[in-house]
Amino acid sequence: MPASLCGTWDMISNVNLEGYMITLGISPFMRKIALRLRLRKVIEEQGDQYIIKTTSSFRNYAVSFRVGQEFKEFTHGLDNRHVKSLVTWEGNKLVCEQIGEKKNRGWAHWIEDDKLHLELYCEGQVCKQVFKKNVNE
Ligand code: 1AG
Repeated sequence: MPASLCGTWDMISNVNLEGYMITLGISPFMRKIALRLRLRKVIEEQGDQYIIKTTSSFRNYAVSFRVGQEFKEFTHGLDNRHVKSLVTWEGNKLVCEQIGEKKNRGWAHWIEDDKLHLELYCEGQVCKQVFKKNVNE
């Protein structure tokens, strides 16, 4: 059983968010705002359902799903696209495939050295984020 992703996690590093946003067609103005944000993940498990919230001082994004069950996702406030998403476990990684207009799009979350890792990928660009557990929340 992989280590639990649940909890409140604060971003400590963020590599190539710019490249990821460019492939998604985000405007230079919005990219500048997004790059300055200190993102937080709040991950909850309720029964067989996961809820992953990404929060910031500017905007929030939330996604909820059941592992192995395809769902429709609208990336509201991000690139505002409709995708068909499917989250599965691949070893210790929780992997989401986001099928839509953009090719090879998705993300993967896993725990390594007590940190929450996230790779966001789209059309050859990979953004790598690492989060540290916030024990006060
Ligand atoms: C994410 O999904 C998405 C959050 O982690 C990534 C953050 C920003 C990059 C994406 C697109 C930028 C679009 C607009 C820029 C404006 C504001 C950025 C606001 C970001 C705060 C939410 C994976 C997640 C699973 O669902 O962890």
